[in-house]
Amino acid sequence: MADPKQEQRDRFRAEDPASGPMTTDQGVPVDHTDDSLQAGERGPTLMEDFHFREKITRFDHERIPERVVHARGAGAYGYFQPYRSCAEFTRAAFLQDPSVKTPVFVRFSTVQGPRGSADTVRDVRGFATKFYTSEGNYDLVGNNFPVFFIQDGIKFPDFVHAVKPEPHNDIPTGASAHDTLWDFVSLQPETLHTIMWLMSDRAIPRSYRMMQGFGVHTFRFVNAQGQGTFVKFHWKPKLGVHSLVWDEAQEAQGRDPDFNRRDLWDTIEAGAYPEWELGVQLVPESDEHEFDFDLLDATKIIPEEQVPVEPIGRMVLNRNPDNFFAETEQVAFHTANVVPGIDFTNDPLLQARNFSYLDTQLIRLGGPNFAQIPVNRPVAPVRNHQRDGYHQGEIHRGANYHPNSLGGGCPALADPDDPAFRHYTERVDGRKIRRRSPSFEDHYTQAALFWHSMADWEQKHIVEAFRFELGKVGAKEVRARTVEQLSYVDHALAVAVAEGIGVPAPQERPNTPQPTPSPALSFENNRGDGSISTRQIAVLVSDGVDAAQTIAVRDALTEQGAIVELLAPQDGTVQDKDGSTLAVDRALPTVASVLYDAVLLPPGGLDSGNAAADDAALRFVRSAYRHGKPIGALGASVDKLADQLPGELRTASDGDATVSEVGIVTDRLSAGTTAQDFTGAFAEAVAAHRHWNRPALPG
Ligand code: HDE
Repeated sequence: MADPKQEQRDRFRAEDPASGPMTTDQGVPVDHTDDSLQAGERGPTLMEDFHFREKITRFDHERIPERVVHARGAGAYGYFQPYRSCAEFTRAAFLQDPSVKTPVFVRFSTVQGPRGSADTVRDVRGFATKFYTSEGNYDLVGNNFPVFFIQDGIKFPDFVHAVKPEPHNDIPTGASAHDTLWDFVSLQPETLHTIMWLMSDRAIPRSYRMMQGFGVHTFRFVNAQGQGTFVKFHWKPKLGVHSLVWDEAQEAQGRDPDFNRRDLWDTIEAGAYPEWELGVQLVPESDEHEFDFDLLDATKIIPEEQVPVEPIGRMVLNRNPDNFFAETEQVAFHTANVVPGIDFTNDPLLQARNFSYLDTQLIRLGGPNFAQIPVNRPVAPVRNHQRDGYHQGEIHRGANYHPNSLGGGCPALADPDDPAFRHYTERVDGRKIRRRSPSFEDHYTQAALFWHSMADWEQKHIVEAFRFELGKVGAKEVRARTVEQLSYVDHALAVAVAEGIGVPAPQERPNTPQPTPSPALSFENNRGDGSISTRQIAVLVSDGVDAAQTIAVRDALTEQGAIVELLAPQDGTVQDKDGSTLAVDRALPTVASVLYDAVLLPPGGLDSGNAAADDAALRFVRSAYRHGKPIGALGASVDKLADQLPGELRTASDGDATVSEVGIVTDRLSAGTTAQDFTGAFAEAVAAHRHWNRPALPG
């Protein structure tokens, strides 16, 4: 089926550079662009060199302001398709017909760092989707956390100033571990629930393709009868939710600052299209006050156990942009880009966003005509009397006012029976006051809900993250005040953090919340479909490797969708044990264990005869071990691996493949088994992603 957005992009593509010679911006052919026009060979450059001046001026003006938050991102095109009609709840055109695919553009981002910062920082990730629907653009501008740090948008500049690099020295880049953020947090307990998410592994996603997305606010669906239903939006990744480990994330910042963007780009290029399911939590308006929190409070979730998430459609990203600046940088999202059938609520954070996003595009994109930029253009027709301004790219004709008779009254207004956006007729009355509703007062129950819903290893990572972050805070009183706040969430948490950062343990609070855990919040219950699709597996080879077994295991894993790379001490080929050659994908020194999800040691793979090379390979394995990654070993490599492991794990088995509970799969291939028998067990360990119950490495 034709994709209207891609057809539209075709119309806006620049002239094919192969269609003729180079020209100036005025279309004048150019035959020399390497030397400026000078008075004599060693003389000054002449003002009349219009080609030089145009080229330099255009270069001088290439930059636009980066986004004030979410500056660093990566985007892709794709489509959304509903599973069924949602007419019962909403009249949104793109949620009616399961045979209709609506084009989308999605931009993922970090929040704190500038455009050139690293991907794998501890931070919230933006997950913004523009649906090019037949009734206009709908933007779902969400994050990978379901909650936000503040309740009212008027606090956004304070929060962002606190988390951004400190004003005197512009440090730290892409990090929240500094005094001003924690000063703010310790004084502003409404941040605590989202801070718990930020200290969890959710804040260091393995891949943009492996994180959930959330609309955060409660929105409103409106059906054709004008009836409203509260709705929360959830994106669930088909591959499950997976994260990095903090130590690994930090190393990846140096090894590959583009870790997440490269992953998105490469998998789309390879045809392994990322996919999410869109789910909704629906709450009838009559139940608005049935919760022990306020639906308008963006620091709260509705636990999935209380209101289940109903899947309503799926999104597939299948096309990389042609030009980063034109598309990913210039895409302009706006929470107020809604379509008939989707409306707002009075969430004060959402109300503020509805002002901010248009305002910010005016400065960032230099004027009011940014909706004409190809990535922002609706595929629905645009007709109105908005005119002129910077960067006007359209030639409007006819009357530019309403009502008019000279232009035939055009464009006519939609008839009452035609589709048009009609604001939900919510009844509103009240006094003008600056006051937070008492229903927004409880800041601790859901922070505790998150904490108590975590598996042991998740809690351990959260404590370590608090210790790291607060350990970087210079002001001891800020550390102590934050721990004090944590004591209202959970005493054990506060004590564990205090111990690591050298502040006194806070006293126990009599009534810390004890909410019923929500299993849906744990990574343990978001593992996806158990596939190993797109997991990156490193196979360490060297001269003397058993090529047949290596190829067998590589092919079996590739067949299951994994991306398997053969790494050797140097690029090119290695000699098989029988003298034939095996092609290598990369040289070990150009990569690192942190760039892979698992490591495999085929028979003879660690016998290069070069002690330094073998040592580098073993360091790779040890790093994978420390980061909980699955490790497989075959044949003689089993003993080499065993030598590296803690004593209690050294008893690698003979015979059939064994999955140790700690994600180490070994097979000596001594009882007639083949490498292929082993791959099932190894794939299972890879699907589990990380294995936390490992004893520490010796040495
Ligand atoms: Fe944003 N936010 N935000 N935000 N936000 C921006 O808009 C703002 C909030 C989110 O890939 C800015 O175009 C205010 C919540 C994403 O282009 C700006 C408030 C959520 C993106 C802005 C919030 C988000 C932005 C900066 C509090 C999750 C990146 C550049 C009232 C639901 C979009 C821009 C992209 C970007 C303002 C809070 C998500 C300044 C005032 C809550 C994913 O307009």
